[in-house]
Amino acid sequence: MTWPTRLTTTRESLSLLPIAFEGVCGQVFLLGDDHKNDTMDNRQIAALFDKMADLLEFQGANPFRVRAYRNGARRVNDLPEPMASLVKENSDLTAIDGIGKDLAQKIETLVETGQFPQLEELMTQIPEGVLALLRVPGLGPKKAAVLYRSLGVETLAQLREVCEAEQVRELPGFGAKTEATILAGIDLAERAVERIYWAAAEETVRQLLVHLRDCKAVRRIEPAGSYRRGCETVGDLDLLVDSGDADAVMDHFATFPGLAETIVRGSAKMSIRLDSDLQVDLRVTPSESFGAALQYFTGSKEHNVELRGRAKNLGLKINEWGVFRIGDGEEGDGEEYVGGRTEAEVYAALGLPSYPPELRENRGELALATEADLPRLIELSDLVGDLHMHTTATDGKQTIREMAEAARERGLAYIAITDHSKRVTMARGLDAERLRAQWKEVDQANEEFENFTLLKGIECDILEKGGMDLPDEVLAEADWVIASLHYGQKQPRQQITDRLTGALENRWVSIVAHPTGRILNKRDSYEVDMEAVFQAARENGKLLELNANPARLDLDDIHAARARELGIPIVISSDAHSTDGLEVLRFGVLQARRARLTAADVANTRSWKEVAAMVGRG
Ligand code: DGT
Ligand code: CA
Ligand code: CA
Ligand code: ZN
Repeated sequence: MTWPTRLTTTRESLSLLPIAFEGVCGQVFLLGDDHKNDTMDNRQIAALFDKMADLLEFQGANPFRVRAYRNGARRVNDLPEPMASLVKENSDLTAIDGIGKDLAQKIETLVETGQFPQLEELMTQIPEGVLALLRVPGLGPKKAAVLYRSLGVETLAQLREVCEAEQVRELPGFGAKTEATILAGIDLAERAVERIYWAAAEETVRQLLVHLRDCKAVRRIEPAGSYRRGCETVGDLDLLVDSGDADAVMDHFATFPGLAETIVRGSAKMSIRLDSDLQVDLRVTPSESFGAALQYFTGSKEHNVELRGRAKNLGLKINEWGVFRIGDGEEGDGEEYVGGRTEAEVYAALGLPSYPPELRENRGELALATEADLPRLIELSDLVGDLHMHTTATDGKQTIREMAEAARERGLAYIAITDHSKRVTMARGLDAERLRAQWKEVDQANEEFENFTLLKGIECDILEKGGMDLPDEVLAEADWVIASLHYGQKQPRQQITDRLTGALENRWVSIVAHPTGRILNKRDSYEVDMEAVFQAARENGKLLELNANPARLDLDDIHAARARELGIPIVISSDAHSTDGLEVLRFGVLQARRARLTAADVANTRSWKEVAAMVGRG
């Protein structure tokens, strides 16, 4: 394994990066764009240390060694200064608590070369499927090792077999309940192997485009498929190239540095597999078919099926080569090319407007019959505030002022500081006293900024038994109260629903955050009657969050569309735990577009004054 030196596109990096997990609540963090290509950032280093610890633990290595990596991972992750800068400044890394000589040297190597030889060596000693086993929720390295040694389990498929054969419950330290948990987790792990987050796909797309644009035979290139539709996860990538020389394009494609193998190469289509395991389908098409091919391969399949039906009714045929008028079948009466250079030509031939790719799911978009019917979907630049973020007071990495500065640089006019409440002990959640002290700080910071507003907020937990983690008189002093359900997620449906609707009935609650609690590829939504939640939000004039973290995207597109129908304002929030974390807003916007939201449907496109009025504040 010599490439990639920076480990940018291995499967592990795709699952860990740009997203890494942290904390008891499954908060997810995202790297900033600026780190993408150059050096390792702290979270990447921490993720690799954690992986090293996992594999060592799986091997049954000395627990002290395992712990050294785990602690190191945490230290590196929590450190506000980038390791890369410390290394460049020749700082003594061993001065950092928890970083010994050994780890310091590994960090230096990682920063300077992108390499981690010990990890690569370790990976050669461990069966390939084991990494997938470790992705099963509820199956740590120790348990995985037991399964491997006693039952020979090396793959997810084998794991499923032994669970279904009820062999796992017989092992010491397992039992029927653990067996059931593991079995349920296999589906999630399998999905995680098959589909990657949109945000992770984006980075690979970027690299592919940079590479392919170097080829002179490429006239134009566009990503298609689920990626172009902005789906929350992507199964494979589809790229479309306009060129008169398919061979030259495919030859160049074959030199992509991340290529692991060529799966198939035909006259105009080539599929490759990347080191990350991700498949990329490339199609080369002449200019007169480019729009038709782009339309066809953008899909979705359901949208296209619907389109083909319409075409037929009009005496037309539509495929990846263009739109054709079908002859009456007489001798010599062939098909006449109607259009296909651009997507607009294709849709126009069918008397339809050009649908934004995010809407092409056959979820009613074809009823929008003319260009005038198309909504102007929300754009990132419509957002003027961000109402969910954390600071060093709990589990964030930056201070109030740093978050404010970063948000202002991104062009926002207001932010709410919403750290965790005391129930979230792992994140040192705030009690009333610390919260009030923080609000004083927020007020002070607010004085220092012109044309920018800092709001006193809280992400208050909804307790397991129902009710809020802080008393009403405290919540009443806030500008903005987020209610979140982080604990007791396994409770029965009615109980969870009651907790959420109860929070929405609280006079001082403004919004419920990440309403379903799902984490893509990692954790399904809790059991909840969302229709009851929507009704409670509507009746109480409350808002619902579309959490923009690419691993959450919660509400999802269908739920967000339902909220729109019911007239419940959506707030797109970053839930940032660092200044880089503000970046994720654009992923939330993409999901909102899939839900057909316009700027008017989203509360934080409005001034704080207007939002405050919506939630009975100010
Ligand atoms: P993915 O890759 O699972 O995230 O989802 P897509 O939508 O990218 O699906 P993919 O890669 O299998 O195919 C790309 C597009 O090609 C798809 O959205 C529509 C078009 N397509 C593929 N297979 C068919 C088909 O059998 N019929 C039609 N009408 N279109 C197809
Ligand atoms: Ca695809
Ligand atoms: Ca494909
Ligand atoms: Zn939060």
